[in-house]
Amino acid sequence: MAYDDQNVFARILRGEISAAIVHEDEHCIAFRDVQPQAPVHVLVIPRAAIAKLGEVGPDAKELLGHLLWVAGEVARREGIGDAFRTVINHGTGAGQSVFHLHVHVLGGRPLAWPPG
Ligand code: DGP
Repeated sequence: MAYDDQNVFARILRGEISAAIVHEDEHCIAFRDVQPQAPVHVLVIPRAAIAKLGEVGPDAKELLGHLLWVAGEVARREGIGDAFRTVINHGTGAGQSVFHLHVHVLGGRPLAWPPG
């Protein structure tokens, strides 16, 4: 799908909307989810304009690895390093509502399996 640069995460990246940022580097930022589903709920997003996980090319492999590494770092720093979950929703049928790639990092409560 075409990337819509008016999506809310693109606006956060441009500083047009504020967010509680917990990590920033040259490739990504991480900030608290405004509708937290757990005591710790952080979103890690690339600075690059990518709408959905399943649409990236092989050139994004290093970036995808970096996002997961940051997710683990954030979990550790947030005090949930022993038990946390990462989630990437792809497509509306899987619950994606913002079409800028993001990794959810959730923890701080029991996390049931299988997920809904
Ligand atoms: P998903 O459903 O996987 O596309 O997740 C999108 C998440 O983004 C959802 O948990 C709520 C969060 N969200 C939506 N708008 C904002 C916002 O303006 N600020 C922040 N911090 N989070 C937002």
